[in-house]
Amino acid sequence: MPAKQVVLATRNAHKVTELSRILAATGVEMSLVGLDAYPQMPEVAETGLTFADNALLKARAVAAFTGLPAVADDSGLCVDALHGMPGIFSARWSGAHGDDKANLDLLLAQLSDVSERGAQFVCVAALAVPPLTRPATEGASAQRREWTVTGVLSGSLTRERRGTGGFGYDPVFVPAGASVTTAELSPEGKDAISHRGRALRALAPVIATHAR
Ligand code: ITT
Repeated sequence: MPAKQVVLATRNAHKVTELSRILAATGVEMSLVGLDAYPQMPEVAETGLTFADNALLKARAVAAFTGLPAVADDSGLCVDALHGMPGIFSARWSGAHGDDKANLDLLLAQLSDVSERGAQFVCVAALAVPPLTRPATEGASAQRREWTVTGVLSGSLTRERRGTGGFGYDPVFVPAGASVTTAELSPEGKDAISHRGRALRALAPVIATHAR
């Protein structure tokens, strides 16, 4: 049987790399398709107020557009001293969406006088399966088509950038119990403990069962 086709519902190239690597390592047979294959796919507005809302918005829109099961991730850094912010606004904290350098510069400046350095990386991974194309039986139409799983990595924030791996806030995030930042870990080392790794490994069996 051909591998199940699953679309990765993200425009963030770093996330595509991590999601593909993590899902490949689970051993679940699936053929991953990027959004590059769908240049006409409109941008999905992240209007939700929670990671789960936004992950579902992205997965649902991409599944509806492509007709394929879609996996999305909404993720971010929740800083204790900022009452959980940037949170869902992590990608656009400085105003420009996806400007990792400006976002991190702003965060470090905001926390320059703050000694409380606790923070968590959070990822909600969502799977949305499109409706059956053939006429659904009564039972099938009532079947569940959306799932979410949350992964968390707790740690603390440094005052200076360290390391060149990863992306986003990785150069200032030290996982609890570690002495290096997630930007200093190997890709596999980060995947093994990361919020994204935890969420995707938990979602993989659900994808295996429900993608077709
Ligand atoms: P898509 O919506 O297209 O998936 P995005 O970059 O907008 O791409 P999010 O809204 O989920 O994705 O924002 C994620 C942001 O959170 C990301 O830009 C980083 O600033 C931060 N972030 C998430 N995971 C991270 C990680 O593993 N390492 C460092 N920063 C991370």
